[in-house]
Amino acid sequence: MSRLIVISNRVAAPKPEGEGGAQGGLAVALSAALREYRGLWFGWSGNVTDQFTGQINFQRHEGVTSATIDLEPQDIDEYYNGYANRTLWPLFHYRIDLAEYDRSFAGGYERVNERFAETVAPLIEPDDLVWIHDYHLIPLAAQLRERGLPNRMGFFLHIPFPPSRLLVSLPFHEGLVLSMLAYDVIGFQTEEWLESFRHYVERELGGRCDPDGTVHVGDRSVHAAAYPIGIDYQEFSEAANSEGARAAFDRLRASATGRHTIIGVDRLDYSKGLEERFLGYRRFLEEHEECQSKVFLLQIAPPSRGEVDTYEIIRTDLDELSGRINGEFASVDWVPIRYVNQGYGREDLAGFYRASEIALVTPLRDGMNLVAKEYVAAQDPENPGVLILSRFAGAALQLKDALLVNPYSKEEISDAIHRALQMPLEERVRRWQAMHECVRDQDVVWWRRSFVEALQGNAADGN
Ligand code: GDG
Repeated sequence: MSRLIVISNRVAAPKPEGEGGAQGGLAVALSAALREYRGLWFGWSGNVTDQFTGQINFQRHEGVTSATIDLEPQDIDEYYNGYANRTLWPLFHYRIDLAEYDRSFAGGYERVNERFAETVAPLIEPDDLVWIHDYHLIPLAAQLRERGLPNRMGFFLHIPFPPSRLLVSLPFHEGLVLSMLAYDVIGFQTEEWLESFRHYVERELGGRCDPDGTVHVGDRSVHAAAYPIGIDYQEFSEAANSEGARAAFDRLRASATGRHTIIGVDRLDYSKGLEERFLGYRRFLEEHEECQSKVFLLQIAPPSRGEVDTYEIIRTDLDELSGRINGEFASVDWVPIRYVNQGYGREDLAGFYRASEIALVTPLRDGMNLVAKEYVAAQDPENPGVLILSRFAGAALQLKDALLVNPYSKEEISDAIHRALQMPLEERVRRWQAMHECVRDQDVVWWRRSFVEALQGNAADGN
């Protein structure tokens, strides 16, 4: 069997249970995937060094070797906080109003991708499969090819791929997409993002897309398909049945004193639609006075990317908005929103999900959204809760039995909460069973196998 070389911006060792913190979806999914493969995980350590040396720090953890490098402050400013998180992240989430275009960002992005290529190339053996992840490293395969690597290389984009009409607002967009043709396989979360990519290739690059997923541009042919990511179902079900989860369940239920809990769990990011969610919930409280004091919203939102100003702004806005709603509606023995800016361990989270009658997962745009799937996995099969899900999350294409809403519409959010509260047990079970089957069967193992099979040359897409 060939080795698998995984390359992503950050290499995150799984955090010990109870430590909490915002472990991102990518880290959760990849640590699960790498447990099975003999291979190597390469990326940035998260540490800063005065001057880039290319020195690699090897570590072995639960059968996975990780190889990390440190970056310079300028790299972090221009590549990570700059091009990746101020330019590509907003643009790919359809927020061209927030995207910043700065030549130094683009230069830093190229430079760090070169640094990755330069350092990782000597670690790659001729028949290794190379799997590169996410928007930080789009041009990496092209950089590796320039250094003569003939390996099979795949790319998986965890976030949406924007429609051509938005993507063309990026200076040098053509170069970025052309660099993707250095891969053999390109994976997207959903058919929708795949369609945007194919549209761009046909309209902007004059390429051709075959019905079997092969994309041709000039003399390059690449397999592009949808591989929807799943959760580590096994691990998460075990967490949900653990002592820790039971304790967390009891703690939340005791503090709810018979009230229904609506839960939200999101990194503090504008793509997650938290402000719109709070406003939708506020509308619900206004429209259904009789329900006030019978429910509360528990919003867990660990901070992320503190260096980027937009994240500071969203934090301030949400503090203010939750305070305003609480001031307006609270009574001596009831607070409508419990807004918590801290992270919890996986067992705690699983217990909180199970103790919550409703989950509000309403991102404005999301590649997939693993929280929706975790909520489904954590439910009591005899008495499951109701998932309210944004139709703009990739997960909505799979979890069609959720109550799907437009996250921008206060009315739709309000109506969905009301409907969820009234939903008979029989309907809750029916909807949950269909979603559960998908979450269980199309888990992270299925995702990884589908992608790696395609990377090995047995082109099977995730559907
Ligand atoms: C990107 C894409 C795509 C959150 N708070 C805590 C905590 N979390 C965990 C959740 C979940 C993960 O973080 C978040 O995953 P998402 O999928 O919701 O979102 P992103 O971080 O934006 O991830 C996304 C994903 O990549 C995978 O491809 O689905 O669309 O944007 O697992 O549970 N975990 C713990 N404590 C917390 O407080 N332990």
